[in-house]
Amino acid sequence: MSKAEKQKQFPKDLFRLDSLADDIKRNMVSQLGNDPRNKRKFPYFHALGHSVRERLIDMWMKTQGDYYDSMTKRVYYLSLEFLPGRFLMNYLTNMQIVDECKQVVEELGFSLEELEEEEWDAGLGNGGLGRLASCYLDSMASLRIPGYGYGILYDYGIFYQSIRNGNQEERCDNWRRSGCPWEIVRRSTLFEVRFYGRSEAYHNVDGKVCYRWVDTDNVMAVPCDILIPGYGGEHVSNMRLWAAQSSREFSLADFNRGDYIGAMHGKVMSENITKVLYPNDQFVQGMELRLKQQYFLVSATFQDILRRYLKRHVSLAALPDAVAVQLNDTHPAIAIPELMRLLMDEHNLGWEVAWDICTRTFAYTNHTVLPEALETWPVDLLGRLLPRHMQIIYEINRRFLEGVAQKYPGDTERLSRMSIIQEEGGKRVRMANLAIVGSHTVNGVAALHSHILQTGLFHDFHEYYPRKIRNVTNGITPRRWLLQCNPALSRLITQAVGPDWVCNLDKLRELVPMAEDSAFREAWAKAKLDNKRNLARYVLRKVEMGINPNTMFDMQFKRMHEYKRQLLNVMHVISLFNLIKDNPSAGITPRTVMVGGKAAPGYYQAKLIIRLINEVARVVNSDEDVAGRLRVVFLPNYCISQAEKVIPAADLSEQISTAGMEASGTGNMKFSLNGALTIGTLDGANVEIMEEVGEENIFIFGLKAHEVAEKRRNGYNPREFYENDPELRRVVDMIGSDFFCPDDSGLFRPIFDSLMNHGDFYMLMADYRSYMDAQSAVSALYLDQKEWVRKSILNAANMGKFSSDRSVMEYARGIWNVEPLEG
Ligand code: NBG
Repeated sequence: MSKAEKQKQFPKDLFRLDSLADDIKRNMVSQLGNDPRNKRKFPYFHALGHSVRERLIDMWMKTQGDYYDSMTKRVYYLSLEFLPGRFLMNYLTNMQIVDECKQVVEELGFSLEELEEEEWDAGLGNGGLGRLASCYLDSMASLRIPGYGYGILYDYGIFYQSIRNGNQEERCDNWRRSGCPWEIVRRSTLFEVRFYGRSEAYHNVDGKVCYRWVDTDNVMAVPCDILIPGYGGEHVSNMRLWAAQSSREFSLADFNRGDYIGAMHGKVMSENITKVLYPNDQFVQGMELRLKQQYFLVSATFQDILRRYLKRHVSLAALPDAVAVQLNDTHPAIAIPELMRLLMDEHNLGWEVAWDICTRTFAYTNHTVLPEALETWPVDLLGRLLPRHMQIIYEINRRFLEGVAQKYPGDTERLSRMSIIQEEGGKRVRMANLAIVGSHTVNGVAALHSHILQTGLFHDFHEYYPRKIRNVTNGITPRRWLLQCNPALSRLITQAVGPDWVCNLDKLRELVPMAEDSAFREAWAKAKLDNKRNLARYVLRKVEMGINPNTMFDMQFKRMHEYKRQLLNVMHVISLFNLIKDNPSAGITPRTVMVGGKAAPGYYQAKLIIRLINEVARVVNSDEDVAGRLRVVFLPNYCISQAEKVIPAADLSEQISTAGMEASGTGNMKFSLNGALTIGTLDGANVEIMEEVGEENIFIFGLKAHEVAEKRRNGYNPREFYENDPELRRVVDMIGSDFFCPDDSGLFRPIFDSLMNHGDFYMLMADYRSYMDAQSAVSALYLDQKEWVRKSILNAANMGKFSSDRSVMEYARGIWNVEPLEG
């Protein structure tokens, strides 16, 4: 048998595909109590899900056995968010059984696509931070790095967004309502998580002063596992999510008194902990419930980690040799005092030994420099909810500041900047400072971002700990973001360079010479056009609007936030509109501008920008002069499964944040990998994308990060641009007038004010002209399809660096000190 034949044979045997159809029918009966003759899609999706999962469990058990046998170091990736999207196609893709499964499903009378559409996206995250965590789990599993994701099983994920009368409306996302075939709930393995109470000092048998945490309120944590198959399906790791369960079902005393509602009160309150995901991205909400969620995750996870560790070790001294914990932003940073507490109060270690173990175990990733996203907790709140942790944090801080004072005698300003406790404006705990002090390594997520951490936000810490702050540029998994979401292009690439690119994305570089081959370019363009047609069908279904696949698909999909500057995009659209109205016969490159993204429910300005996009769309799309040349679509409810349809169909990717504000971006990588050209600022990973694809293959515009900083320092005057640029003035005036809101006078005035009267913090006015120039260059190039397609190929070809496999290997070697298991 040839190697290729063997490979083909392998998943067939491994995953018992011959019996798949029978298993689906069996699961219809045994799991769902349904008659398989009843051809309803949802139960069939479920039965298929169960049948696929069954096939992974053996592999998962084998993987766990390998970990124990090799006594290997394990990585724990702690994150309050994951964003896995749908699982079905991810499992089939990574198990390499998509075609086989398609056939089986068709024999049962369905198409795989229609069953796929039955699945709800898992609602466990907001945006890039959560999706990054999921890409990293995929890479860890595919690279055979022993790792686990730990998070929270929220019942309600981020809201479902719909648009009514141009406004965002939020509906709760009850994503688990109909059950989820991927979850393995382990109701018999419970951990107790404590809150409130007080810390009590006592003398132990040796007369030493010790502390215990007493009079607590307790909640149980139930683990729920979701399997994460690596590519090939042989190495299967796990995402363990915790659900809160009351420690008492209900108060019998209340019940017996006839207070039936009161009897449930305690249960409802404690189970609330994991009910909802906070729908904020880049903004912290100082709520007790949020801190509870954080500690709930951390406490349950560490009980699990130590349980597993102590199966094979007697002393905790070797913990850092067996366990690496990555803190995904500061959200789980309460883990640092928690591990100290466990080591000292429950395992009797002294401070120095415990601290040494702690700081060799943790590493922290920072994902933002926006001040509103940097977590601080009021000392009062933290001290009430977690009294023992508050004591420990004070002691960490005392010892830390002692060291700082020794190095910089008399520099009290520095001490107050670096202190874990912020004194001004009511005492608060600065979680980033705690995370830096308690970790051996801190990393930013793109070269520019890490540089800004070193020289700006964490400058004092960088001086104090010169080797601690480093960079690991983000990455994306090529399995989901090319192989799975873009079968047309994947097939073409595999024909051209063979199948190895899936696990070695640098292989794509072999496409470079093919950019000069006209037949290949034609095939490339055809794949893109097919994807655009698919998206057009989706848009028609979703918003009942026809879009023309022969126009340029110009796309901006990401969370709605002022720093991401969706407004700048709208300003370009309005300028194009004016151009056409002034000269209806002008030859312009036809575009379909699409925008998608959710705004946090309390973020007024971001929601107003959604409204503006929709009103501009209404005006533009109904104008006869404009018809066929410009169309604007806001696609509601951006989520992973929608991204999988949007990204493969993009011609142009808008990555236009104010320089210095987007830590990395990962959408930028996904679009480029799928052959879109980028228009962007030199921000986040755009800088490195430009380095990889070459300046001539990307449209860069606008102020650079240091120029933004200088402008802020020297006094920035947005009105100057308004006075000197009539085209800009016209656009800004139109937004401020009632042109786009004839029935709702003054509606968009706050947007006008933000640009003109409140300082234009995000510097749209300063970047407008160069953005317009870059857009003109885009339009001109699009008319030269040969050049455009060439550059499209060169973009994809040079994206090797942005595989999350590369990022994860950098973490593994440089931070976690683990090696992949031998296979
Ligand atoms: C986000 C950044 C993105 C980055 C992702 C993943 C937060 C706090 N940060 O630029 O805004 O790509 O993290 O690192 O959500």
